[in-house]
Amino acid sequence: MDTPNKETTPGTSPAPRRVKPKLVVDWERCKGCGFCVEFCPKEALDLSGDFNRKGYHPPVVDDAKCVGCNICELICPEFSIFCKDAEGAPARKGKEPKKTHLAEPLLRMDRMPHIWCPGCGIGTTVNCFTVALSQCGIPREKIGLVSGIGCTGRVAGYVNLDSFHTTHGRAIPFATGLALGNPDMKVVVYSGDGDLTAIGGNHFIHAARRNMNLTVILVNNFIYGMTGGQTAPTTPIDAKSSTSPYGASEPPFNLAHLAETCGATYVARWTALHTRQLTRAMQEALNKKGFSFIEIIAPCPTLFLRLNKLGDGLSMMRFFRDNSEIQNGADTRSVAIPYQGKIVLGKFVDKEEPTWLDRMNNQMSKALGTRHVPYGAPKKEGEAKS
Ligand SMILES: Cc1ncc(C[n+]2csc(CCOP(=O)(O)OP(=O)(O)O)c2C)c(N)n1
Ligand code: SF4
Ligand code: SF4
Repeated sequence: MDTPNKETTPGTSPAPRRVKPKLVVDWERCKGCGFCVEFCPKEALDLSGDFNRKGYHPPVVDDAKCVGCNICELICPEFSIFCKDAEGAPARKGKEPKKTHLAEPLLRMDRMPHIWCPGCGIGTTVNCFTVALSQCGIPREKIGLVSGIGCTGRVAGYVNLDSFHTTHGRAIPFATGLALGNPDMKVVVYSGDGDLTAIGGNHFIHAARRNMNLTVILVNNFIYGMTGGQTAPTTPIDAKSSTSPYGASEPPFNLAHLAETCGATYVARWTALHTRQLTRAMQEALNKKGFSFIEIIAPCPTLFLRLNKLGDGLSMMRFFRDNSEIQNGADTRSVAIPYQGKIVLGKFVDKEEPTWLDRMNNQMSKALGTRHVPYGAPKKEGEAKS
């Protein structure tokens, strides 16, 4: 029997016609990394033969092939390609038709183009972060972001939030003060592997041990990017850096395991290629009480890849595609990252433990009884605001 066509069956109202979104490319902002072209599932993009004013080849779009899946918009580290709703498109889920890049409302667009090199993964992680922020349900004025020094540390300058670019290694203690002084705020630390686990390593382990109410997002590019590619505590054995030209010989940290053993209650690892999973993890971490930790493996083409003759940012994104293995719940002891070896990804830890404030309040109540007024507890209805 023929299936009746719903649009023409008499007595039913016609289904609204889907108007295809349109891909818009900011030609001048593109740095020609090729991420969007390589990872478009519909092969709807190709790098143009023409140059923009910076000398890069921005992508051209085959509208007939594009289905508006948004992958290019999430993966582009320059925020230079986005899906715009077609003129006259109906509002989606009660929202106004989309006219700008999804990250725009949460970034200081007047500061673009950003300082990150072509093919650097940091911009892609920021894309995912802005989507997670817009979907996490926490009002923007209740979020603070703290970075240390380094290429990743520049994130604090680009987000349109209350953000703080602090000194090298001191993002976590700064964020701890911010979180304790404003217990109803979600405080995010966004910084590099060197900043957070070399000079800042002591703060990292103690904030995790205390289960401080912080979300720590760490971009691990296996090297000190900003200062010229020195060995970091994450540089794998055999990998070259400017301070280990014959290959590193120190065992690197397995950061997921370090975070878990110190006391983190949420631990996940993704790469800059895994934009959807990373966005979801960021959303979960933002809504988690206690010390949540996300490690993002990202390409640093200018130093790590160049010094190791591993190609450009796109080569490393392809490496992530071919060498990542998702193992949610994996034992963190088994997820160390060998040089050019398999990268285990996933959510490794997600548990509930009292935070530093919970423990402090309990201890004080135990000692002082009703004389202790719990600090940072949500206000009861009708209670005066202090
Ligand atoms: C006290 C102090 N020591 C050293 C530096 C130099 N410094 C700035 S950023 C940086 C390394 C940053 O590496 P990482 O955190 O991995 O960030 P990336 O640049 O790779 O994103 C260093 C050593 C500094 N700014 N202050
Ligand atoms: S991902 Fe962005 S920067 Fe890279 S080629 Fe595409 S539009 Fe250009
Ligand atoms: S030096 Fe490396 S980490 Fe820094 S912006 Fe360039 S590619 Fe990114």
